[in-house]
Amino acid sequence: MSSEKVTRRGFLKLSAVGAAGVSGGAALLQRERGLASDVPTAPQGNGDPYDSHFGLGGVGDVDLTKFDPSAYLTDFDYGEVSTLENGQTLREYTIVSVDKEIEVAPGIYFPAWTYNGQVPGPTLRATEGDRIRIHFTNAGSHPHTLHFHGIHAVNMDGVWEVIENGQSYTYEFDAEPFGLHLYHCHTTPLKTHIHKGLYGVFIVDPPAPRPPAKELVMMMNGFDTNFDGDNEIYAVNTVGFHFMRHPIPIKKDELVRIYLVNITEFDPINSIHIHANFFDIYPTGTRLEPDGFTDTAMFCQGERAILEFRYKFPGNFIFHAHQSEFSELGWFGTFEVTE
Ligand SMILES: [Cu+2]
Repeated sequence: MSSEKVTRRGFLKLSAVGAAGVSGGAALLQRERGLASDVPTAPQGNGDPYDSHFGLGGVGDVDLTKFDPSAYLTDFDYGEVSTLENGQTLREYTIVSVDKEIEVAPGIYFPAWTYNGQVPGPTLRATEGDRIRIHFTNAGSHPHTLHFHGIHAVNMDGVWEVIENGQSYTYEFDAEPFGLHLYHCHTTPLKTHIHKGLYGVFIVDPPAPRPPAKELVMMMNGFDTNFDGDNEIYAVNTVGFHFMRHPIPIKKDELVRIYLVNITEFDPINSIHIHANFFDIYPTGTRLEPDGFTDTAMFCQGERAILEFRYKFPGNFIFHAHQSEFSELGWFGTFEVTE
C-alpha cells in the first residue's frame, strides 16, 4: 500500500488481500497481469468451476443474512392494501431513512444512507391508477426526501419540502404512468445523497398485466469506498460479483423479464450486455411494444428499461457491463440455464 498511488483497480486488489489473505490477492493479481491461462489454477472458493468464473468474484462472500442481492431480485413490496371510498385501491408504504454500514464486496464495508436499512431500498410495486401513500420518516443524520419518478403534484415531488432528522412527511399520488420508475433522495448535494444509497425501484404495472415471466429487478450501482470521487466497486444490486458467486437460475425457453435501472453516480453511463442471446427492450417500460432487439444497451443515471428474453440453450451464460472496467470491478454475473 505504501506510497504507490492506489488506483481504482488497485484498490480492489489490495482490499482482496486484506479481506481474503495473500492467495486471493495473488489470484486477482494474476488476472490483472492478463495471465488468463494461469487464473483457473489459482485458489478459488469451493472448487465449483462456476463459483469463481475466470477468477472473478474474489474469495469468500458477504454476510447474506444482512442483505442478499439474489433475494432482492424478486422482493416486491405491494404495500398495505385497502380500498378508498371512490373504489380506488390504496397502497400504503412505510419508508424510514437510516444510516447503516453495508458490505459491498467480501470484507469491504461502505457507510451508507439507506431507505429501510437496505441499498437499494425496497422495490415498491403498484398498478396504474392505484393511490400511493408513503409514510416517510427521516431517522438518518442528514436531511432527506423521497423523490419519485412519475406524474404528481409539486408538493409530492420530494424537492422543496426537505425532511429534517426526526421529521416525517406523507407523500400521496396516483401511480402513473405504467412503467419502470425509480425513487431517490433529492436533497443537495444530490451526488452525495444518491451515491450514499438513497434510491430504489418503483414498478407501475399496466392495468392489463404483462405476460407471466420470471421477473428480476436489477439496479446498476457503484460505491466510492475511499471517497476519491470515483467508484471502486460496481454491481447490480450492490454487491460486486455477487451473481458470479450465486448464478441466477433460469429454465431454458422460459420468458425472463428484467427490470433494469441505472443509478450509478460519478460515471456518465452504465450498460448491460447479455451473452449468447438478444433481448427485447422496452425503454422506461411505458409502451407494450418493444423498441429494439439487441444484446447491449446503455443507460445514463436514472434511465431504465425492461428487457425480455428466453435462453435457447442450457449452460452458464455471463452478463455484465460492457464497460470492461466496470465488469472487472464487480458488475459481472451469470445466468445458470437448465433444461
Ligand atoms: Cu438525502
